[in-house]
Amino acid sequence: MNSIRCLYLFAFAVCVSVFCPVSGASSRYADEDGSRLWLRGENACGADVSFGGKMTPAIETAITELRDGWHDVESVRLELRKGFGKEAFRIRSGKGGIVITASGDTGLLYGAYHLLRMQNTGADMSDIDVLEEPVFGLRILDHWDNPDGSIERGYAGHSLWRWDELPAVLSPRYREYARANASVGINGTVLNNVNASPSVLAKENLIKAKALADVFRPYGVKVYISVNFASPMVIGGLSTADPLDKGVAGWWKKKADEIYALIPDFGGFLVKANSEGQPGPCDYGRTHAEGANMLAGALAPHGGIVMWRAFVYSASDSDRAKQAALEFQPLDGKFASNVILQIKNGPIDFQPREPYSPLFTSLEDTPSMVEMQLTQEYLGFSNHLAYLAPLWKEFFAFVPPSRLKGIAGVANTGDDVNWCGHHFAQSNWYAFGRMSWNPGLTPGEVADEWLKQTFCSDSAFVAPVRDMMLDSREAVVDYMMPLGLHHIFAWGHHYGPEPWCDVPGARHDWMPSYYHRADRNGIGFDRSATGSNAVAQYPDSLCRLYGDIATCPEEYLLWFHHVPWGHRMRNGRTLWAEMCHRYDHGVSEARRFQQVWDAVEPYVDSRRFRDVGSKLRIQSRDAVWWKDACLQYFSTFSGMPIPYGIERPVHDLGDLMKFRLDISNEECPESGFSK
Ligand code: BDP
Repeated sequence: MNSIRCLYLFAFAVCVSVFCPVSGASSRYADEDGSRLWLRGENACGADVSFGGKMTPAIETAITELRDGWHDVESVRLELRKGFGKEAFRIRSGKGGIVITASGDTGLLYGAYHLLRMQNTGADMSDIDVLEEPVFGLRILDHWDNPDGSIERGYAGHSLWRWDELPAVLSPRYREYARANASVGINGTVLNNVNASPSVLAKENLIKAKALADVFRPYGVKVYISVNFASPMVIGGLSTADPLDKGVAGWWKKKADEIYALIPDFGGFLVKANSEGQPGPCDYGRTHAEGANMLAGALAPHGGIVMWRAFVYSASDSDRAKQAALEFQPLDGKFASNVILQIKNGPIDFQPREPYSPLFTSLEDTPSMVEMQLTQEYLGFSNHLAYLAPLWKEFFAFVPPSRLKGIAGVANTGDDVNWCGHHFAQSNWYAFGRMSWNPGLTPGEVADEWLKQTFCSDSAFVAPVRDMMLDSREAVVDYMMPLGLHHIFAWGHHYGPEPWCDVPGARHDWMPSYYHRADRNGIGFDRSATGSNAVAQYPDSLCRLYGDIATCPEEYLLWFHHVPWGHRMRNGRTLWAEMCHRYDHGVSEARRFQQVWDAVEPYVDSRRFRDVGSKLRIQSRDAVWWKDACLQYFSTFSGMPIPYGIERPVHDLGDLMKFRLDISNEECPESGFSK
């Protein structure tokens, strides 16, 4: 062993002993601000890494990462060899050291990150033979970032992209962002909001996008852009954006040529059309397919794709949960081969729990991808700890990954020093990448990996905190919207409760009462055959299961049925009593998370310990706010008291109804209702 390596191993041992104190000791960690995410293992030891072929930027990245982060005395050799899938890799250890083989440069890059992850999570390195290939080809983060730096539904500061400084100034964070993505297998980024400003396609902005693409390329991250369907009119001076107009198609073709001249590996367009006021082909009596295919035609010669969103609904009489399927199912098979329908996981909108969107199982001849939301628009912003891998896993139990071409996640990043606002929100970015690569991973495995790399490997830390993470999403469901309740958020923001909200003149499908339908008889949205019959959009077996109040899984009960207050639940409680218990349970879970966190203080640096602790306090207060608001309000319909044994409300309903949380979309409140 050479002396540099000895020195290095000594330094590593010191790090381990300093950063992982024995159980019971008070924290001796150096303060961290969270900016290094899960990539804290660098030690610049100059490991023995070799590669004999033609160098590319991605291979250079792989070599640098290994030289900086590989601790072992074993050498690592990178090899290009045919016979692997596009991004696949194999890692094997043998007499001559460790060999990473792939048929392409990004495969080697992913192999390098995998090897480092194995090392940093304490995997058995004695006899490595790993073959990995991503399940989804498209693993994309969607940024809802606007050119002015604001982020729609962003709760971690302003946009990472400094449009005003680009292309001249390249923030070091661009590279760190790409690196973090590559380390978990994310291979694409949509730079801007789906509510797209037409200006993103102006020449000066494309040059800025090119500058970002150049930084991201060595990390295998492709750039995509959200486009506004009316762009030919707004920035092109045309009199129409009709997709069947030759001039319009020609404009898009020229625009695509211009983009590819700047960014040869540009990924393509994401489009929100005829949705929530955005322009689209339906403005001209054309279908979504006609609109998407026209754009696809412009991108096809360059190998680009169109991700066309299925998030459409109008203020019609039809149940909002049915509308996307009603609109898109008849278009099945009518889309060009480079169009992919991007469908939100549930039929409404990123609620804490939804059944899967039935569109996924009704399309047979249209490629689709799922859109998940990492930014916690409906799960307590960046104030609440809600680990989302269990939600995604639940989705994959209904929609097998083999039915999907890809996965998109609405990003939760911003320019906050810790990227995501809440240290634990980083785990959702991490888990999104890991599960896009391999949706077969369990949420627990992914949480373990993340905790070990982000904090510490000691099992006295990892085990309880992992369990807390695994329980966290269910706790949010319980204190916000248990038993299939949905969309009872406050008007103007989606943070706190306002089940009573009634804004005169506003769209009825934007009012909580549209969703909860509470009255003297009961609560819930009847989507069975006696109601909107949304159940009929599901395959027969699920339609029968969900459509019958006796068999409907209780977590979806009020999603599919209007249920009498006195309805007997499977545990013998009435619906009302069960609702009270669920809200109460959510509150006690939030409080338990505080205890779990307090007990692991010795394993966390004090800065991050405090940061997380204060967020958990907010979460507990908010949980009480939700419980008090919902139970007291719904009791005005049920006419039933809150059962003995359930914590009494600490707020008056009257006060809660007067309370206004004065926040805009882009802010995360310091705390919720704490009067
Ligand atoms: C909703 C958001 C809104 C988005 C919309 C979308 O509230 O800000 O523009 O979805 O996905 O969740 O298009």
